[in-house]
Amino acid sequence: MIKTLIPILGDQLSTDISSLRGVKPADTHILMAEVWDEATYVRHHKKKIALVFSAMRHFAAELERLGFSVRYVRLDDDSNSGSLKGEVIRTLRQTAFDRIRITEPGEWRLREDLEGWSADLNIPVDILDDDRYLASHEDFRDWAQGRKQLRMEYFYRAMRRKTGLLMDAEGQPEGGRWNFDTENRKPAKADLLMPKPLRFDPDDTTRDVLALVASQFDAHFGDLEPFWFPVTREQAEAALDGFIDNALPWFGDFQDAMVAGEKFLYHSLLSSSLNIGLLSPLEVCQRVEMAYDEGKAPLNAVEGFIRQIIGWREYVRGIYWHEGPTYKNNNFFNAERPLPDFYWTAKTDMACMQAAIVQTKEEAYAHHIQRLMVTGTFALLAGVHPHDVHEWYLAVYADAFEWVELPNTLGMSQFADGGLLASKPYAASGAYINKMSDYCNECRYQVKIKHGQDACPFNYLYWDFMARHEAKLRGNPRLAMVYRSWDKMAMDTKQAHRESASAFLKDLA
Ligand code: FAD
Ligand code: DLZ
Ligand code: SF4
Repeated sequence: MIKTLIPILGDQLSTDISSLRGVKPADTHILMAEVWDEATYVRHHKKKIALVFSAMRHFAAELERLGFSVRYVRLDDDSNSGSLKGEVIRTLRQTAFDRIRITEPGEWRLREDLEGWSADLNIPVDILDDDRYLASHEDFRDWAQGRKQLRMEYFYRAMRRKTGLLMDAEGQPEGGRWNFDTENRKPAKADLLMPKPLRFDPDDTTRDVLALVASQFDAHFGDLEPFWFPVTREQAEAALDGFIDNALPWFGDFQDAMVAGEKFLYHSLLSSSLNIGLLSPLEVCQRVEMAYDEGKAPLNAVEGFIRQIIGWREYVRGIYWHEGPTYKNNNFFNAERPLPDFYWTAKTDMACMQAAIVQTKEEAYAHHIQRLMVTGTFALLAGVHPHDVHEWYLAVYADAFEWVELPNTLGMSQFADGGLLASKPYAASGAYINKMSDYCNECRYQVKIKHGQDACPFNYLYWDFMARHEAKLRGNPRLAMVYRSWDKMAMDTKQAHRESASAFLKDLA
């Protein structure tokens, strides 16, 4: 009998993960470990650590129920070595195994570390594909091969064909169009009836974890309680059902909207459950498609939602692995400014930024447009170093794992890859935030004023950004209109924008 050790990582909490497939409980031993290295490679939000540890403990119990023998190492166990490799070494010292079998981790840092295990530990190590995703590394490479531009829209169409999601009997996209985004840009009003996401009360296991996190990670960013994330598959399924019943029908209409005091709007909040493995992307999309078939949600909502998962989510993962471990070093604009302190304290007069950061602190969650067009756009316009921006996003969101966070931050939001992922920088003045939200009503700055003390900082920072990076951006056809407006602008107006920006940025330092 060959004895196999199967380490399972904190974001691999699926019973059909490739490392467990086809193995017999009697021949295998599972290792799960809460370790300092993983809990501190960035200073994760307290809620994120609690989510991962609690979900790990629940998953270990489930595996035991299925008959597996699980060695579960807690963070405060006396001889915890502090690293995943250290825990494998400790296990191998106590029990002899013939081989290690592990599903590929979700980031280059651990992937590269794993490559050395076999030689260092003197045991065969099988690294299996993580096939919870729809596109394997090879699928993405084949798709990318020979293309001048790796645009998400074309990748998404390939995924629609591959999965058959929202495809009609003739092999054409349901409703005659691939994409209904033009119908999905409505601002929301505060008096709309907002759904309340399901909240899950901590059980004894979660309460133990909350006490551990409170005592060990007090200095980390974020509020630990109230804690209500789903931590088991059953809870995540209930959250999915709740989303489909209460929010999905309006998901499309208000996908890009922001409302003061409303943290979740019609978003699903499923990203953390998906990313740690409690839900699979295909099952989520199939359930959502079923809601459409049953007439419970319109096509613009269902298509928009499915596109986020089989389009964006798979696409950014493809980019992450395709571009390799040096992707994170890109800095197209040579941005050098350190991340302003208010990203941690929320002490800023900008109402939109304050709202996004406060809810990030409270919930370890902000929705896409807050991440992209508020905190992301501000960092881009202010010229913050993309690595600082990346580390902030990786730390503060419960759903943040590098394979998904890095391309979104560095590529989509900061344009630090020079346009591999986005066809133009997501730069915008205050007018965009004013159109999509009601934040400006309560702000100390005036969104209609373009420069000077009372002007919205997004306004002059926008023009300053365009002027600073003219050499790199003027040739971009999608920015032709922007530079035409800049060219037509009176010299003293240009000057006023730049002076306001310079004074604001000096204060920021
Ligand atoms: P919904 O709006 O309900 O969308 C449904 C699902 O679609 C999400 O759960 C998610 O799985 C998927 N999705 C939507 N947009 C994207 C996207 N751009 N990339 C990948 N998947 C997407 N998402 C993460 O999962 N982890 C991250 O660390 C992360 N970092 C981000 C950083 C920046 C700067 C930006 C702009 C976006 C980031 N996103 C990240 C994408 C997106 O903001 C989140 O997936 C989404 O806000 C999660 O909330 P939700 O589950 O309510 O999403
Ligand atoms: C995010 C995280 C945290 C906070 N802690 C652990 C841990 O203690 N043990 C573990 O196995 N995984 C943890 N994780 C998830 C890993 O960081 C994740 O598997 C890698 O980042 C690869 O995606
Ligand atoms: Fe944000 Fe400017 Fe509006 Fe204030 S005025 S909320 S800073 S966009």
